[in-house]
Amino acid sequence: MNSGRLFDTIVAPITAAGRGAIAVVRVSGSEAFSVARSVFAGLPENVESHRAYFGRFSHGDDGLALVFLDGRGYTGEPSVEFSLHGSPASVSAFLGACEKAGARMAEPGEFTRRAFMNGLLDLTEAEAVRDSVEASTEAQFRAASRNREGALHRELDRIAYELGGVLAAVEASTDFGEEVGPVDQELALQRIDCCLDGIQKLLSTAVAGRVAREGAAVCIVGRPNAGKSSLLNAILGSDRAIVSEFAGTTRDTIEEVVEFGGLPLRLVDTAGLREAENDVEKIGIERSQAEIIAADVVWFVYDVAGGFGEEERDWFEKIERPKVLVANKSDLGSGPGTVVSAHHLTGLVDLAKATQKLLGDITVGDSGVINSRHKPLLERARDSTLQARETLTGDVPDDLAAVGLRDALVAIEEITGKNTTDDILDRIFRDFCIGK
Ligand SMILES: Nc1nc2c(ncn2[C@@H]2O[C@H](COP(=O)(O)OP(=O)(O)OP(=O)(O)O)[C@@H](O)[C@H]2O)c(=O)[nH]1
Ligand SMILES: [Mg+2]
Repeated sequence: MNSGRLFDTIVAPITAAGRGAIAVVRVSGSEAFSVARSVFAGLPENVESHRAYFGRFSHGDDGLALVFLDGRGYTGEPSVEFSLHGSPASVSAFLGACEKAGARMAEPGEFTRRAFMNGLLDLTEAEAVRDSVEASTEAQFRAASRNREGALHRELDRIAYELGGVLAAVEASTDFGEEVGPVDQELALQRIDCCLDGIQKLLSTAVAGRVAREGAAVCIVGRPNAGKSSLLNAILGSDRAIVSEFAGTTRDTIEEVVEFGGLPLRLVDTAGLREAENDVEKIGIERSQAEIIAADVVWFVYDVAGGFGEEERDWFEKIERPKVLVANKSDLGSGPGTVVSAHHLTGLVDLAKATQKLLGDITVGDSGVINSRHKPLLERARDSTLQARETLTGDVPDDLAAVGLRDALVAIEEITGKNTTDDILDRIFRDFCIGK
């Protein structure tokens, strides 16, 4: 087992803040065991890894200490996870005792940052730890889990290996041309194309990644009083938006993330479409238009009692996004489209199915998915690799291809964190919560 680098000793609760039956506090770092011994009586001289010891805490509580030896736990360094009574009072007294014994409070994401520094995770896996903790739908969690288990890491390593191979061949023929001869062009191009293929596949997961993380953006539009807000409330199962019989109730857009028929959706309720009667309403309607442009799917809702008239048809046809025509208030009549009743909660399964059909190819398959940090780096890797490819097939000397290959490799290694700066790490781990 690798022994990690030795860092100072940090402490933080790893369970949520607030009151609970049990709280867990992690102490990790070079002096973890000596800190542990000062605040907890119950650790024998020779502790075993992955073993729990019962004992008394110096602040008056009693509970368990779960021990991880160097290189065996989450952070890769000696660490102890204490289970104590989960009152804020017990936790803060215990943290105070740990600080007195020489530990310092961990920064957000610092445990995971150490796991990264100790080579237990690459950056895509560390980001996926954050996404797993922040997931609010099962689909988000599943997508994060695939990345956490290394789906992206493995593919990026494979691409880096191929790029590195071609780069080594180009460099060898430049430096030792006499002995090794010219670059085997056919083999080099084969490897380059394999990289380009892999990069393109990863890039194509960008939208699926966003959908998995944020939910597909579904914009609910239609005439005032069509029942847009009622539909939002029906799906959320709560009175999130104000509903009234007066047209023009919703002025500002309202957003909620929800799992609907297994789909992670970000529902956006908007102000009804009509000639605005005043400035506030005008702003609301302009906002609705902007939401339509940004939506993955638009639900155009109309009231079957009012009917799907000329004006509705015109609005519906002008929407240039994937769209579902939603005939609401089916308890009052019928009409074309997916028939629902926000009041009676009918037709919602059909609405989910119609939406799923439109989202079909942007929901996540089994692969890892990229995020907005990875995308520009992958695009750079693709462009530089293409440049290298052109150089190798053109009349210019082969060694110029090394420039493109090296840059592509740097970009890939910035994604995995093999090649990174403290600045980049600070930016990534800043978004973590304390205790992760
Ligand atoms: N009978 C019946 N009435 C409904 C149904 N859905 C909504 N309504 C009623 O229609 C009226 C308007 O509903 P809202 O949800 O406020 O409509 P909206 O489209 O959000 O309206 P604006 O925010 O003004 O654009 C309210 O009186 C609702 O109770 C339904 O399925 N059946
Ligand atoms: Mg409304």
